[in-house]
Amino acid sequence: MGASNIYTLVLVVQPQRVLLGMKKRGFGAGRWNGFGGKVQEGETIEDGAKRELQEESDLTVDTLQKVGHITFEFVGVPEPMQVHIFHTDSVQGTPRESDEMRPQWFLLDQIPFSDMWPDDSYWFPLLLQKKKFRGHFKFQDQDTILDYSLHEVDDI
Ligand code: 8OG
Repeated sequence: MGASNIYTLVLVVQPQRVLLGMKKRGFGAGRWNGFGGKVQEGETIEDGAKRELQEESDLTVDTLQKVGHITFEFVGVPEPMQVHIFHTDSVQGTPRESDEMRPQWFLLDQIPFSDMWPDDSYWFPLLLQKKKFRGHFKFQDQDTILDYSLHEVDDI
């Protein structure tokens, strides 16, 4: 646990809406995304996901459902990023802006895909249908997907 290429991503999805945060700095700045980051040495992946959710949005959660695993490869970067994606519909607290993220609820038919990572348009529909999935996206740069694979799985 804690290898430097393992990341988490938490999506808070309720029946009518999803909580996204505008990333204010660092990797992916200027894009709406779920909450997450690098898993630290000595913590489980799920604990890392809960910690990042709390740090970035001030929300706490009892349980997270694993819904997806996506590897992101960038041309010229030797090791792909492994992102473990979690879902929850029940959180405690009120979303609050942090140094890293400005949270905002979006209606499910108004998800701002044009201001999100380009791969999100592919797998978000699976997430919203409560499907589990695995995928691999190969990027030329942060705007350009060269190729990808994505499939539903029974368990993750
Ligand atoms: O610690 P940092 O904020 O840099 O971690 C990166 C976050 O961004 C982490 O939650 C994983 C997430 N992430 C990627 N690539 C992509 C992507 O293509 N789509 C989405 N939705 N999230 C991504 O690293």
